[in-house]
Amino acid sequence: MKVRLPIREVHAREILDSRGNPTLEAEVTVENPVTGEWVKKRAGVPSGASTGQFEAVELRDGEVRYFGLGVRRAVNNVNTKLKDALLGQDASCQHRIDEQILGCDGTQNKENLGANACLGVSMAAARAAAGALHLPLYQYLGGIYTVKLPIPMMNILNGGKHADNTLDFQEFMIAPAEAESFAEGLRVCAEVYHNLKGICKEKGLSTGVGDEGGFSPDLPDTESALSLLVEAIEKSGHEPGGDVKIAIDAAASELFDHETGAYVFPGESRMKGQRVARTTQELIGYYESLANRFPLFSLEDGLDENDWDGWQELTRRLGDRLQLVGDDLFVTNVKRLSAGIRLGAANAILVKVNQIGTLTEAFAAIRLAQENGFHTVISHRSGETDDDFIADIAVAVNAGQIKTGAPCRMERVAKYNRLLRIEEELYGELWK
Ligand code: 2PG
Ligand code: MG
Repeated sequence: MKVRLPIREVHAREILDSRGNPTLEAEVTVENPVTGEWVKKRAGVPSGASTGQFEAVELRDGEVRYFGLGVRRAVNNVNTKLKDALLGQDASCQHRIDEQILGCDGTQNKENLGANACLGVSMAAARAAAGALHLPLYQYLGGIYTVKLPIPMMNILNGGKHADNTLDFQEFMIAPAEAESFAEGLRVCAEVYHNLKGICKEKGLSTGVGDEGGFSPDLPDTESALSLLVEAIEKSGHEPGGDVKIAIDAAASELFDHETGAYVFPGESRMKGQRVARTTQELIGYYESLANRFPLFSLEDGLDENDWDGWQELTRRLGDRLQLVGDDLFVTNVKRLSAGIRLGAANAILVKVNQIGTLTEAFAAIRLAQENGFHTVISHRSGETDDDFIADIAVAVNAGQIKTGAPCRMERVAKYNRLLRIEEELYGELWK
């Protein structure tokens, strides 16, 4: 017999994210009529800085308070319209919950209710349903196929919009490709992170951290950043490109200058005392030369979100050597991902649930990617909460990879710690 889990209460409030900006937290209460229990669970909505042009709309109040960033309108939409639509609905039927949310919003990009309002409720409903059924969230979302822990792609040097330094590319990450468990991989990354701190100190570089917990020193160029990572990996007793690989998120949409059609590197320009800009062709060549000189395995948002031709060429030239991840390019949207698959643009997708606004839509994008041989990377946002929901998603869908920042700043570490607990639940006896 299928147990219906009627939703008994829906509520949202404004809280702060890891950057001190408001975000939305939603609570959903469901009843399990078999056990008689009422279970209330909450979910926090993250927020990006390098936001893609095609993301669903994050509704902000635009008033004086919080410099326009308040989310009281989105909160109000949850506490009135979404609540009215969802009371009494069966929380164990996620796709119908999300259909109700979509119907209530009625727009393509969720500009009516706000993707923040939609996602908070979508996630809280899933978590409440899992709780009422006494299942761990990953198992509720993924069933018996939840077997694989993701490899962390850990961002230990921050640049771009996530830091006030001269690094133009946004993220420099390490991935413990051959670790025999998640816990081991996490240890390896954390040790490299601490060695990187020591190296920065020795060189007189700043050890202050950026939005995602990675160090954010002023460096002359991308090569210097990659050299630092190589040094830190070696100092930790690992082999760069062997058991520890390197990934970049260039976040190139942020560098693209629409007037000149070139990619401008403001930090490198400042450090070199002359304007540094690269055309699409030059940038692809630059990536090629970086991949020749450094142990790169993954490149995210190497080109602008509108440059489909460039992405096709990038994929032709580097697709068999590198994982090419579309973040701003795909925005967790099946329509854009379908275009990428059809055109041969990229070979992997970054999945951020708030780019699209409901769990059902995010899972559809993941499924489409997996069916077409695209790799999947489940990702945090640069503005995060203490919510560890994405850790459960990564396991539920056997994503293979998760990107959730440095092993520093609790909103990042919360996701890693959740994965440690999941690994213990799934495989505990193996590591005793
Ligand atoms: C990205 C993300 C997360 P933001 O570009 O991949 O690292 O950044 O949340 O600022 O879009
Ligand atoms: Mg990105």
